[in-house]
Amino acid sequence: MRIAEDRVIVTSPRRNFVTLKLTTEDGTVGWGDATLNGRELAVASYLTDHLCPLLVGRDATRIEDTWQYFYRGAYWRRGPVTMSAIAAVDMALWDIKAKKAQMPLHELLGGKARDRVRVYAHATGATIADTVADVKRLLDAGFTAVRAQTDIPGTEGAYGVSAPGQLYDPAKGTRPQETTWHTPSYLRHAPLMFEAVRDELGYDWDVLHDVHHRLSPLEAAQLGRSVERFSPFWLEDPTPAEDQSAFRTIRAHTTAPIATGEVLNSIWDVNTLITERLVDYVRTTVVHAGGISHLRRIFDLAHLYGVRSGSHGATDLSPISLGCAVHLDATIPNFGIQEYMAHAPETDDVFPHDYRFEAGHLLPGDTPGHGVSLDEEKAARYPYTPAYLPVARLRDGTLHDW
Ligand code: EZ4
Ligand code: CO
Repeated sequence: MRIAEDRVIVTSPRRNFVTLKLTTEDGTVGWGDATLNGRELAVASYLTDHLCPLLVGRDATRIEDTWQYFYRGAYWRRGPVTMSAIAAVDMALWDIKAKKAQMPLHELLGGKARDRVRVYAHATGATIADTVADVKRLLDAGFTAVRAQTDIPGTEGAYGVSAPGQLYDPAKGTRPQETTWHTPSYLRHAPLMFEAVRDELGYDWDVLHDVHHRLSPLEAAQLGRSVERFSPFWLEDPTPAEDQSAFRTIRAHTTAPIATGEVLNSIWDVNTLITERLVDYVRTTVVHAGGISHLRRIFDLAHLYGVRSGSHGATDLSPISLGCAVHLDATIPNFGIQEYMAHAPETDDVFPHDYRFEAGHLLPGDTPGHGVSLDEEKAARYPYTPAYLPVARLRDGTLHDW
């Protein structure tokens, strides 16, 4: 069964998404997500200019061979642009294979290892009291795990804090927004937020928190120690994720569970973290880590070392990625938790899907394939809009990790 047609679709229903559509000679369609927030057109070009010319005429059934052909065949290894492009091809080929087999993807991947996929939601607030109220709103809505973020006095534009009632969508504008960062203020304020959510809402739910790469290993260890007694589910990205040995210092000093990996792209990027058991959750995703084939390989390695999955699921991953993630999450032995920020209504309208949310969990659908597609007519109504992620600077103007 040969691939007959390819199409790369860039659309912006509230935010930008890059989608690959592959059609086989018998008319079976497979969909893949290739979105890389703030660098969308680089992946679109990688697909259009470099991968698509090699896809037409290839056997659509040979998923692993196609993966290796594009990974090893590029000579140049890893990186978010390459791995997102390969991921889109991989998702589309698994979609085609599952449709031909007339099976939902979870069945083709070995069948469900659990009935439902637990997700965590995002709470945010300009003050700690606002954050507590937002966590309460989400617990009342049925979530059992919530990520809590709060504005930090002494900084401007803290990570993860949105305007009241707005979806958190940090990528905007034709230049990156300038935000400020002050570590001492954060290290003083963040533990107060943990204390407040536990004092007011108890311990019968899981609290998560995203540090977003901003601390040194020793500062991260200090944060871990100061919040351990509030039983965090995890501290996410305490230090810049690419420095794997930094996690040895964090691990030596705190028992707070650690999660990282949303900006990493391959098994090699998480190899030390997993095999030395330096993290508890690996946050690599379908779209940024080479698709279903490669992410499953990462999770299998993690399983050997007792590390669980906790895939990134921000709204800059399209519903196609989320759909694939829910199928994979349902089938692996070492599932931990899945991040879930509901997409904007315009996004959901452009990407019809059969996964559904129910009482703090996502349920994979049962239609053949991964269950997500794109409505090309609707997508055409939302042209690409340039949008950059923010940058963060210290008080003296030094560029810091955002
Ligand atoms: O900042 O996906 O845990 N979630 C996150 C996200 C990231 C965005 C960047 O595009 O850290 O909100
Ligand atoms: Co994060």
